[in-house]
Amino acid sequence: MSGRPTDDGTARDEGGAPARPPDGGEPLGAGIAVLIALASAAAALSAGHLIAGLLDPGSSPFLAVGDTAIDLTPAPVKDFAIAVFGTADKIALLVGMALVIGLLAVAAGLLSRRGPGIGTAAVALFGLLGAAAVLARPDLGPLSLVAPSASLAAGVLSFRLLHSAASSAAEADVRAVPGEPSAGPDRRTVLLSTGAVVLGAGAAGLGGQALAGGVDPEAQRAAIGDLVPDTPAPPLPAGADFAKVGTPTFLTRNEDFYRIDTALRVPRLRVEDWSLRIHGMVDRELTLTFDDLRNRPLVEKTITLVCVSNEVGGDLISTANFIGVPLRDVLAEAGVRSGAEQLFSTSSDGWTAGTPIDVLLEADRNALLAIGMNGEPLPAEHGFPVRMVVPGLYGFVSATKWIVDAEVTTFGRPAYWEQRGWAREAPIKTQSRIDRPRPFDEVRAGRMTAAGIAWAQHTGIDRVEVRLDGGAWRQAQLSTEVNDQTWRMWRIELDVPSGGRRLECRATDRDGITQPEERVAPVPDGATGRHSVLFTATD
Ligand SMILES: Nc1nc2c(c(=O)[nH]1)N[C@H]1C(S)=C(S)[C@@H](COP(=O)(O)O)O[C@H]1N2
Ligand SMILES: [Mo]
Repeated sequence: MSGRPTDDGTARDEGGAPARPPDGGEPLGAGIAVLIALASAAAALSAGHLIAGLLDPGSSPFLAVGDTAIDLTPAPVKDFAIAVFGTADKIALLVGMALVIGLLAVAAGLLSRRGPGIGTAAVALFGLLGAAAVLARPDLGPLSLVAPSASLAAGVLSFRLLHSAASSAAEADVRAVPGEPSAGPDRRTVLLSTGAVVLGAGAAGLGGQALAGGVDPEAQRAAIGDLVPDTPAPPLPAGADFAKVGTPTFLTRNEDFYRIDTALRVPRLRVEDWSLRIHGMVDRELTLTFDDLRNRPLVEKTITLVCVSNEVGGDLISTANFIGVPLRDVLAEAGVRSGAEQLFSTSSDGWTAGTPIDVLLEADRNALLAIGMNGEPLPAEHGFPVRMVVPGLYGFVSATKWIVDAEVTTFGRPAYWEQRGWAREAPIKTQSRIDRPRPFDEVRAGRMTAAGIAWAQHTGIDRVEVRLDGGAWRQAQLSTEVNDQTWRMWRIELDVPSGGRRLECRATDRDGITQPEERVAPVPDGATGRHSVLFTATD
């Protein structure tokens, strides 16, 4: 055995002089090397997060790298993430990023046992990556580079200091003469300093998170109070849903409304600072404040929103009473010039959507600049203070949340998802879903009630049919129609013999078009195919 340090950083020698590594210093133990690398990574991330919280929350390098990852994610992967993690896709991304950064830190730490060079280079590289990600954000000002710079400085500084302390300690350990106090830091000091860096990082991270809060959306919403429309939606008719036998309730509660967007950090906008500029191919440019909208006659419309990423049988669909101003009236005031093809809308965080102008100008479309949802101001996650809602079009081409700009233009300019391979025009496809029985349910053989939903926005559902084990199609009973821009519930009594069973459904709209059997994936303009459910009936 030579006098090389063991893995816990201590050096023991059974006599003779310790073998010195060729480059002079004692290599660090693997444990301490990994520890200081992880602590430095934490210091880097949290310092940037803290400074970003002070200056501009969007400039946090960690979040900016996440944002960039989202923007660069190919459509099928995004689709997969939504399918697997649903609305938790963002948390999954952040946890995944933390794991990757942690693993890279471990590797850099292990490669830095003989000298801080590689670790320093790794931290610097990450700092630059964070800065590049921040620079790539469309919505950040010049101050935004301060946060990634703070990350870089904190990361390099803590790594160099901890590494040098740990090296001296390793050295001192090897040279230690029993009974004589050694000069310089010992192992204990190194561990304590590392612990202090980790604690500091934790505090800075939490501080950044607290500061990033800034505007409190709940206080803003409370200040606005309940929204009372001048033209309320007609009250829901009796029998609008079959929730008692397993369908969703007709209106989705705000907290249950599905959420899809690219925002890692929900934009927190101040109502007093908000305005919407409508410009481009118009006769009169308009700039509307929140009060301008609120003081107009408010209408309320019951609308079902669907995400294009909704898989057959999926749950990215919800219904609410949206309150707002008819977008058609606003566009008429601005005066849309001939030749205009799309309304190119932009959110406060730089996301964009392109909506066909002719659809927005249809008299019976009821497209809204919405400020409220189910009687309340919009929740922060659903676009506070103002969003677009266009019945019959998938959200990615129409439902811009946190909207701040709307340009009337031609189709020349592709919006966010169109740039990533999704369709330019995307009317919602007729679909139906089985809610009862659920997949792999065990039910009692004999009489049972199956139920579900169907939707064909802007056309209306004509009928829903179901069949058991590929048998004859039977027409289901439909719920009372609310309007042709909302989902419709169905139910049917079935006699189910015992055994493994397969139930299928299909909807037909009022144009007489039955949803196709062919399965296509959500990319580029929405999934098709029939939903079916396997279940078991027992005696
Ligand atoms: N600013 C912004 N608005 C957005 C999105 C987004 O990523 N950013 N996603 C769109 C998509 S894909 C859908 S399906 C709807 C979802 O609206 P919801 O989250 O209120 O259900 O918002 C749309 N509006
Ligand atoms: Mo979507």
